[in-house]
Amino acid sequence: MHVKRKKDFICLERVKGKIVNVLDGLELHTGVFSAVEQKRIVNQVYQLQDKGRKGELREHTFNAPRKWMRGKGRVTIQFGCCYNYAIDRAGNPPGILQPEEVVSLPPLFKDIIRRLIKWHVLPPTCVPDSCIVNIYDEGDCIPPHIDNHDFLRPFCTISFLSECDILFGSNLKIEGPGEFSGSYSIPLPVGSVLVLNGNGADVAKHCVPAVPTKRISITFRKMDESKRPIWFTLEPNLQGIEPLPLELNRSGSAAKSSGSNNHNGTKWTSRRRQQYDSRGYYNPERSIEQNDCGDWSSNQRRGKPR
Ligand SMILES: O=C(O)CCC(=O)C(=O)O
Repeated sequence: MHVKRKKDFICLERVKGKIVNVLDGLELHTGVFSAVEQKRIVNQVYQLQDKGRKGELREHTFNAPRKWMRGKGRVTIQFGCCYNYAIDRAGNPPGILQPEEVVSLPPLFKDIIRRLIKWHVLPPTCVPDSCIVNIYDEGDCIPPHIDNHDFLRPFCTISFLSECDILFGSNLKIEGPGEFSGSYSIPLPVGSVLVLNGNGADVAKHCVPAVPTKRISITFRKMDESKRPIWFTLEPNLQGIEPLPLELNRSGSAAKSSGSNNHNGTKWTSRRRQQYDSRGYYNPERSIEQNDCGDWSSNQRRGKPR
């Protein structure tokens, strides 16, 4: 598995009289989850969907709307908080409904979160404590939106089952049921993680037009502390997660894949070299110590639920 990161997305638009890169802050990490891991996650989602259908999840956790027109009907499963998408009957505005109880993050989803932090996909200052699973059948979409500020930045969305395009732009247009147009389209490969931050999260809107074939995404977000549900308690195994150390490549700069901080003075040892391929990309499978493969893959091999 070779993790790659792309963060040079550029789309210049005039916003409030100024030309800005509305995609600044976006990062696409590919190769974060192996085919086997993706399968395991998708199976878990299907199990949760089954439970939801049988009424075995809390009321606000599972939502399967009637498919009354093309584009509408995406199933959502919420963990960690209940998010209200639009003003509800009680007049609550969009945002976290603090009194409403939903199911806590399943153990496998906490494994995913630990991976995201350890592999430098999300910063340790923004460990997600909630998520929304989106299950799209062919033709389902998610309309243009900016994620509510009850959630901190950055946040991320992981793609499973099939590749689709996500559209970005400060002005996304609704062309028809499930059809949108915008300035910039990014294909989301399966097993990839799209991180939204900066202008990419707050200036550009995003949407997923009607998908050509079944797709699942999981959006992980950290709640603003003041917006946490009243019943919320900290997850003990999501505390104190440390990113794996960044290494220097042969030219002495930080390795490309994890590439943010420059850890000056880090020694290049033969064992550390094993963690990188010839292009300097981080290769977690070669990592011997201090990786998260221990808790993730060993259980996977044993087939044990966590
Ligand atoms: O399905 C996706 O990739 C996007 C999901 C999204 O925008 C959201 O959950 O707010």
